[in-house]
Amino acid sequence: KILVTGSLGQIGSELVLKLRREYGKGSVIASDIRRPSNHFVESGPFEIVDVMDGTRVVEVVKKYEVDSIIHLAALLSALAETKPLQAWNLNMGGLINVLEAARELELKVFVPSSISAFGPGTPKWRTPQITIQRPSTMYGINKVAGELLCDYYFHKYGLDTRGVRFPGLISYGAPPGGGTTDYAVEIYSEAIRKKSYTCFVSQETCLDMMYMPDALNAVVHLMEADPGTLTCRNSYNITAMSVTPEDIANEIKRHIPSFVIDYKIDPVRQSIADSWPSSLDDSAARQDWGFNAEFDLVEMTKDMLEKVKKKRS
Ligand code: VAH
Repeated sequence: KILVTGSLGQIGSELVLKLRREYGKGSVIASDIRRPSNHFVESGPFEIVDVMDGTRVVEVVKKYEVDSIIHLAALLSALAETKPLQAWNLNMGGLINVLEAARELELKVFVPSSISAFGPGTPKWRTPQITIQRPSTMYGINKVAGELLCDYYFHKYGLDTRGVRFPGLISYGAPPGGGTTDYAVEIYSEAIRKKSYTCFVSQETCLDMMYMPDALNAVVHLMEADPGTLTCRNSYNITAMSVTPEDIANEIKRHIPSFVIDYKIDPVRQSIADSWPSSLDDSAARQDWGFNAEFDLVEMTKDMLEKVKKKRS
């Protein structure tokens, strides 16, 4: 049985449905701090869980005899910069509660890291699996501390912790939740809705990005990997494409020739994006557990526009 925290977020809302398809509805307990819309309730068990309440986490784990936790509840980068103390408390307090519950009940834990775990001093191209990590954002500090904490629980208690460093994720399921890479999500729905988009980072901002189906496959493949093959648990670099808003806009124009993009830079999110790498070296993930992204910009754009159109009809 798998407990997913932060199930109503950008990753959680799609991961829960995928896991339920893979393992059966009753095997995946979705949870979040607020009640879901009905499609979640219908598709399987749901519990209100505030990860800041450690006893509640243990209670739900025991109630359903959970053996794995996928911990997604967090404040994302842009939001975290507006309330850094709350971000620290939730991102680190929630994580330690999950790790303590997992230690006590011997669970397997997946905790996502992110390209935000790297900072301005990190090599931006083919960022190595092991390299300098001095992020300049609260969220990035939380991600690096989270990676170290998960490795600590693995080495000190033998806890089976695993994680990947996600690029910016692009999806059409849930609305973006306060991330810096939200422009890459919004641009597709705006292209369909009004054939134009005003982007809050500059046209040459090049970041490592990934389509949600590849991200969800990475979670499943890493969680199913033989532990003996894992050479670096928290957290594996994974990558799919290095794109700028201009690259995305040009690809959209191939489908919607009248689409126009303009730019109104948000200095806060621009400075966050400028501190992140453009492409990661994912050779360790490929070697250890066969990671391989299937979607590039062309394939993703075709699928995204189709799915966003269908969602609106
Ligand atoms: C964010 N989407 O923007 C997340 C992610 C790499 C970006 O961590 O905060």
